[in-house]
Amino acid sequence: MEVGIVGKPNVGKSTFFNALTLLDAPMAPYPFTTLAPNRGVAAVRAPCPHTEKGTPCTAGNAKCVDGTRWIPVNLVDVPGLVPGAHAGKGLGHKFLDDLRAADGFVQVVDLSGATDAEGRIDAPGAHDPAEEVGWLEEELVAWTAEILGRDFTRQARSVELEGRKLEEFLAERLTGLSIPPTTLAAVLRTTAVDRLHPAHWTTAVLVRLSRELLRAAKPRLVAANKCDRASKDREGTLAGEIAPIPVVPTAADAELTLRRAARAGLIDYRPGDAVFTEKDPGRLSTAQAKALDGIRGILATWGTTGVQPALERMVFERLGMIVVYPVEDETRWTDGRGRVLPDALLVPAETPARAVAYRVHTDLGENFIRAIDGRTHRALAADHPLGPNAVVRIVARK
Ligand SMILES: Nc1nc2c(ncn2[C@@H]2O[C@H](COP(=O)(O)OP(=O)(O)OP(=O)(O)O)[C@@H](O)[C@H]2O)c(=O)[nH]1
Ligand SMILES: [Mg+2]
Repeated sequence: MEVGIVGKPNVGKSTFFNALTLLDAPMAPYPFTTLAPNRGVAAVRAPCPHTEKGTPCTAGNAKCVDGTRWIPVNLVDVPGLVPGAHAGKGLGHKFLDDLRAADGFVQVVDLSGATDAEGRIDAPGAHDPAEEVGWLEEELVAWTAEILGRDFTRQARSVELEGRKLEEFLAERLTGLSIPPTTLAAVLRTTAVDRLHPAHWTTAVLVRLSRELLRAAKPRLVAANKCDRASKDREGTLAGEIAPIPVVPTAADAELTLRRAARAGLIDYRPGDAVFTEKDPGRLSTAQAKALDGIRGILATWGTTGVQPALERMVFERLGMIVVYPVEDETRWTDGRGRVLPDALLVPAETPARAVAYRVHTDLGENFIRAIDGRTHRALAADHPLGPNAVVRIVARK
């Protein structure tokens, strides 16, 4: 799974990315600092089932800290997007194509309104972040419509003449855009298009279909960044203007400072927390102490820096993911080597038991007999939908 970080230049995308990954992507107070995508791994939190057992886990792919699992999520931070990007403005297409594999987008906007559409610095409040949200969607729609529409009419005739299935034809064109076939089929059912005559579809039809596809397949969440320079009223206004897209106020810069200070052993801070403590105030320089004081003020106003919660709402709420724990022993919750709850997997809610088996190993999926619920010890059929935090044993033919 991959989450794309998008938005106009100079809003704090790379800062947001660095805060979540603790990498060092370049950041600077001018547009187009990022010239090529940055990829990294962040993590989302889930309560570790080991606390129910009282036996500590042997976390493998997702570390466990005080009963909280940190499950990896891929992030891609791309260069800033400007209006007209789909037609090549700014860094244009090149970067849009880097977003093909993203399952959803966190759009970072400048809540302080102090940057124009190209990311140039302006007076605070001079720009309305809701506008960025509107035109970014239009850019993504135009980009998708262009991918869908390349040489469309000629190829669409083959659907009409050879009786090919429309879904297959469209899915082929959208390959690499990470849109599940079921979503494509559902969108085709609810969008008014002439299914029998795709060769007659106009550009307007392709745009309409692209908009519906993006809405259904690529959920968005807005990180209202630089909230340290904005008011709660502004956040409320933005949320009202762009509903139903959720808005999470963020202070990416503050989060990055806190995480780096924690890594350096200067403070105790866990991402997403509302507080931090200085380990040894004597070790802090005057500048560091001042920066941390400023951040205390931000936390007092906004609760948290919002960065970790923004990613988690994206993953759990918008993308509908849950965490499941495959094990080989349904009583002790261990794998074949006796490790307790070694793997935590992010899967879409209600993923059938057999699909989880496939995620562990193709052989397990192919030879699936049944799953066993680690809490009730009941047998689960291949199509049984798994719920959040499920611990399951997969029984397969040897
Ligand atoms: N006040 C404030 N400034 C921030 C915050 N987050 C980032 N910035 C600053 O905003 C400027 C731009 O940050 P970047 O992370 O480079 O922004 P970007 O969106 O990646 O920019 P491009 O790569 O040019 O598109 C930097 O000076 C950051 O320090 C924040 O939460 N509050
Ligand atoms: Mg950047």
